[in-house]
Amino acid sequence: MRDTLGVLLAGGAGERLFPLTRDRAKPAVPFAGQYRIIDITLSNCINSDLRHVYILTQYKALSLNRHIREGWGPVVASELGEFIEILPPMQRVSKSWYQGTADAVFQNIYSIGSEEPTYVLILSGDHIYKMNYALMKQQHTESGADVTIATLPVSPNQVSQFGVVEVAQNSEVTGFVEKPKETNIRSPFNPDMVDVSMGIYLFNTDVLIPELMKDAEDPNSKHDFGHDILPKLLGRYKVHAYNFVDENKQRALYWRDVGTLEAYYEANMDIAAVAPTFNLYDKAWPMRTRAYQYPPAKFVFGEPGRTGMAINSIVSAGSIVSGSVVRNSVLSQDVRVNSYADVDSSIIFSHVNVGRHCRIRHAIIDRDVHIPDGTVIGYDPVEDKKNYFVTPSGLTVVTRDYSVYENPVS
Ligand code: ADQ
Ligand code: ADP
Repeated sequence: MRDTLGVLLAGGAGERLFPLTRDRAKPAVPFAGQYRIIDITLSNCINSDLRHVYILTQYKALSLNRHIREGWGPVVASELGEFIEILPPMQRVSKSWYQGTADAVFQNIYSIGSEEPTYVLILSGDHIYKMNYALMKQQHTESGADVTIATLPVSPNQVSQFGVVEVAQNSEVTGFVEKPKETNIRSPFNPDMVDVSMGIYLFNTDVLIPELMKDAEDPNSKHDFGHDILPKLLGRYKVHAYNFVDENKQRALYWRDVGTLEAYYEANMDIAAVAPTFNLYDKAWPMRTRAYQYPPAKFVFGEPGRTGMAINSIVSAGSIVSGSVVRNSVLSQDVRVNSYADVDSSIIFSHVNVGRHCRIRHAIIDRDVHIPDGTVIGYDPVEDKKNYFVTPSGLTVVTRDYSVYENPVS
């Protein structure tokens, strides 16, 4: 992968993850206890031996910057010219904010060009999946494609969230429509499904650079890969699809866009499940993150006779569950759950203190929240709405200094 430069788009505002993205960029949102969402894609990079990665950020990038610098900088060998680095906004070619995803890449075109990569792999920092990008590149070079789009089959009622890719039997891409309301296009491998873009594109650099420059001049363009760049490639370049499926080419491998609070919640619950499809304990595909120096997690009797325990749960380092029960939940670092508390099917971020006699269910508790003794969360959406953010489906999100007036849903 030495001839390939990874460009990871990590600048989306993540509005649908509000309020978790109120103070942090979406890729910096904690995931599976000790990770951040972006760690999953960066782990894929390292496991694929892709060790030249630029990360393009835009919004609220402070905690993301620190996480990348301290957590991922040391992973690569800078003396060998390797890097996992945030491209600072100062290097942009124009003064405006990034417009679309293509503009974000275009504005860093000199930094990309100066690395002289043969291939550029465009990645997104928002997804939970395990993918060996080297296999995608192998298909790309063997097929002689100029551009390869990673695709996966979804059911036709989901197409409005995705770029729909029309694929021929030989994997050549013959059509691309960004987020159509509906489509008659079906997968050649499974007539009940539609192949959609995963937002992962492998470009020959000598195709990417001129296409971005042309797009930048186009006043009618939204400067977005899905809307503008990809559809215009068809018929002019050889574009192939890399199908992210199991051996029978029928079912998609595990891939989740954690763009909404519900999807984010479910992906965390997947991790805590007894037999998770997305296995963090897979030695062949280790997930990395920034290491914190915390003591091990601890489970103790609190009040005499009250057992502190956690079942079907992930409990991160530095946490103490005392005299209370944690079930089907994901706890980040340095969490305290005190006697008589009951935490069920919830995600608790770092430094949270759950007071005695609290009952918390089907909720996300953001970092640093101290929950007073006896608080009940997640049992009555009407009651919860008075104090917390509640999604239309009834998932309660508790953050520090939350004000109901900020709630963009209600
Ligand atoms: P979306 O995910 O809706 O669709 P978008 O919101 O453009 O596309 O985000 C793509 C990635 O770029 C995200 O990681 C986001 O954080 C980042 N990003 C967005 N705007 C950015 C900006 N201005 N600067 C830097 N980074 C930015 C895309 C494709 C679809 C495809 C889905 C798969 O357009 O065709 O099906 O991804 O999820
Ligand atoms: P509870 O409200 O459940 O009684 P406590 O805060 O009294 O919880 O803690 C109960 C037990 O948990 C303590 O006796 C101790 O063993 C452990 N514990 C609590 N806090 C810490 C800490 N900061 N460091 C180490 N152990 C702790």
